[in-house]
Amino acid sequence: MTRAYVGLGANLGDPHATLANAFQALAGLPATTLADRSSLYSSAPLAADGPDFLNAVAALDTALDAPALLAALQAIELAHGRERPYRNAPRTLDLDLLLHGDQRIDGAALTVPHPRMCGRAFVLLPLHEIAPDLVLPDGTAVADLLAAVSEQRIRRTL
Ligand code: A4P
Ligand code: MG
Repeated sequence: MTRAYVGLGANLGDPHATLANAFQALAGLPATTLADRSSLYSSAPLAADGPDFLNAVAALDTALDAPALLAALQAIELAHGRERPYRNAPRTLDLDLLLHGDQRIDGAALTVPHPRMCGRAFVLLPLHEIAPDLVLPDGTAVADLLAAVSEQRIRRTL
């Protein structure tokens, strides 16, 4: 089993209901256990349009390899009516594979660790909540990345 982390984001429709359903869908993935889930965070759109996002992070213990897990995440996105009119468009549900164990993958269809996670409070805060001692494959501690994103507007919600 490999510990993987998934970032969840939604800013269209009913984000609370969407993330609740998404956590259920993650818990139901084959060969996978939902090991932990962060609180929900409300965050200002970063390089994106539309209303504030609701964000969270899930920890999975999975026997799926990274490409198989990404495909499963995309199937969950599709089931939630995700459309992709343009990059960073408002979305009903965005699931990003943040980390898959210590793996480093650098491809167009899949890059792990997620290439933009290090500069994003809406990823780092919920990730740090459930994995305070986590160290990225390049040796960077998540805790040390938090200081650099302290200006981004984000708050923990119910
Ligand atoms: N892809 C490659 N690596 C990965 C990975 N590790 N996880 C590819 C997921 N997907 C990965 O993603 C585009 C392509 O990236 C996929 O086909 C996949 O093969 P997408 O979800 O189709 O498109 P997108 O969401 O427009 O782009 P992306 O890259 O997911 O955007 P980001 O970087 O995730 O940013 N602000 C706040 N406050 N909260 C947010 O949640 N989210 C974004 C989306 C921007 N601003 C935000 C938030
Ligand atoms: Mg995405």
